[in-house]
Amino acid sequence: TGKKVGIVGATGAVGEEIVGCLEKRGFAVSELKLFASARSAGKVKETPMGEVTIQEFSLESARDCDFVFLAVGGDFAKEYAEKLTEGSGPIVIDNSSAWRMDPDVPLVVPEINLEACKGKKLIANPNCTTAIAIMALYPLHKEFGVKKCIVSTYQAASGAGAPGMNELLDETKKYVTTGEMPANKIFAHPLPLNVIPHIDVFQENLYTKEEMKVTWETRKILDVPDMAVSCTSVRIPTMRAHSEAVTIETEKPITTESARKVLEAAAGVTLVDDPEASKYPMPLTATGKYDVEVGRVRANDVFGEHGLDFFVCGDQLLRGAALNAVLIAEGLVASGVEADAVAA
Ligand code: 2RA
Repeated sequence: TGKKVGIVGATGAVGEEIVGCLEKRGFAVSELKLFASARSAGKVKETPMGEVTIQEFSLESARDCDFVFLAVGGDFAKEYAEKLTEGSGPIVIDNSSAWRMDPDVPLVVPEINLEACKGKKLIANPNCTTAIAIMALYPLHKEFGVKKCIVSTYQAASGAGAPGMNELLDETKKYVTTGEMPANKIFAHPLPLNVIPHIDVFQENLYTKEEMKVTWETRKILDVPDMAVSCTSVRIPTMRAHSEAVTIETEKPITTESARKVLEAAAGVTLVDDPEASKYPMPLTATGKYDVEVGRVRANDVFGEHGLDFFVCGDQLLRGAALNAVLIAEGLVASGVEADAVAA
């Protein structure tokens, strides 16, 4: 047995990680279909499930799957996601922002709100920045009630996909070898030796869209529509793990110890918090890990006995994208929600 799985955008950074996560999580795949642009179609790809010939996307072929992961842009997802799910079509897990805020589409982190998928065939994966921070925010919210949340991010090049990672590496090599910084294409400015407080487009309220995604998506996933959330998003010259400094104000009193206890027990979180031993979350140590690392946990007195600061790092391509998507599929199969959705 096993499921027929399609990945659209299979040659991109997230698409490739989805293949890896399916294998490492032991997701039973009876057939793997890899869809990419005409340029890659016909190429044979070695995968842990055997050799797969990449196909150009067609609705017909993708609809003949049980699960389809969309790891492509929002325009594609807008055009095809619903067409894919119609009738006997597959469950679609979309990594783009196209459907995230649609009230009829669940926005899911499986450890938090898998049940929101019930009866739904189109499911949205959150933005990486939200997905990583919320692994720590959710258990703290459950225990202490988060009233206000201020996030400052340090985001890796992988947020802009393989082209972003390549640009950072190429610019760095060129700069180190020639002393000249080549022209940037993917990021708004050269990234090596720099930080850029500009990710995605500026909105009327002077926040960027990336920053507003943290506000909108955190509220939707935690189901607290009026939670006060403010974010400043910054691109830094790291490869593939996002870091975020988070300050919260809670309903109930919170201490460093009580927060640590909650985080230690939380699913998807590894507490890395031994300042004396210089142990705290870092992009280099969080890279390649399924859990996010959380540390620098400390009560602050800005909010009396109701304030906490912490630092979280998570692999942007895994927890922030591919792993979350695969865990949704896994959770649906295990809970039988998938069968309900297909029957609905
Ligand atoms: C970024 N969050 O880091 C975006 C990618 N979804 O650019």
